[in-house]
Amino acid sequence: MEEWEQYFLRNPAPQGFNASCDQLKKFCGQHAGHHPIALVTSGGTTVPLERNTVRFVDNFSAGTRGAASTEYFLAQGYAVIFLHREKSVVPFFRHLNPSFLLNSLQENSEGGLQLLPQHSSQVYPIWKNYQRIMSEERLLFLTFTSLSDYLWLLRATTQYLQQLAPSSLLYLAAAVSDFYIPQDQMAEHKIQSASGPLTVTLQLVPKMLSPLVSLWGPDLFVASFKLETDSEKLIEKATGALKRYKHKLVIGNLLQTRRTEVTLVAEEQSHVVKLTQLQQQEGVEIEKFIVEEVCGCHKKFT
Ligand code: 9Z3
Repeated sequence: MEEWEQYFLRNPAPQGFNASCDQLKKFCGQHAGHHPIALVTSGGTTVPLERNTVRFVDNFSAGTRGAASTEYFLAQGYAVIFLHREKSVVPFFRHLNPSFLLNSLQENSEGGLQLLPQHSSQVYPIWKNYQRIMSEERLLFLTFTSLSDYLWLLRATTQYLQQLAPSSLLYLAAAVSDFYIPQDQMAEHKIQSASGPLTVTLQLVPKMLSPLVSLWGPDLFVASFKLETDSEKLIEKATGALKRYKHKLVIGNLLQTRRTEVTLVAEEQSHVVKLTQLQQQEGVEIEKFIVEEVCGCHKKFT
């Protein structure tokens, strides 16, 4: 048996998995043939240390890339499955922080609430766009917390897309842990400090891009992200991933410069997307350009 198969045997499906599958099936069936469909994964996966989880290993990702990219895919006419870490950054909502919203409200003469006129112009376009997308049912929110939740939902989404809308796009921006503790090696209850210092051994997570590309979604257009912190390694690792998994695109980024520069690595060519100083000052988001490029490649492919 392959390592990835053992992983799914040893780690149970997340709570609510069947309900998520029903939503996925409906969403894919509804949009197939009407809108191009993109799966956007976003935010970091946790790795629990206990089955009744009090503590877990986490990573830095807030989900900004995935949330921003989702808005740009929607603007390009896509229906988007937004598979994201619970409580991470969410499209549309990311523009409105709760304290701004509370400070923007006032009571009207009927005792209801309304936005202060000076804030309306800021909130209105976001609200309008969000309402339109939701009325067209073009955005499906699915959440994960742990690595195992994420992998179960990733496999299910890929398989439904392959079955119902095989020309769809996968845009894998989630920051996925490479290490984990298998269920059968995990403490059941909260680890006690009375037992002394804690030594944890993490196992390697099987490389899931391999079955994803070759078995779960062989006809899908797959774009994955590669994250490094050492600029010397980035292109070599991104090119290596493309050769190894044989998917369509690897988007390489460095932790330190990820908001302003990425490199798109495809089989025939690689290409840097970089924001100018002026674009940075004007608050232009690099995801706008990444998504335009990815959509261009996806269109050529379909
Ligand atoms: C990325 O590289 C994303 O661009 C970021 C976005 C996580 C850097 P933020 O959430 O950051 O906007 O702050 N995602 C992929 C990371 C990853 O886990 N890649 C794996 C790897 O590098 C391959 S699938 O080995």
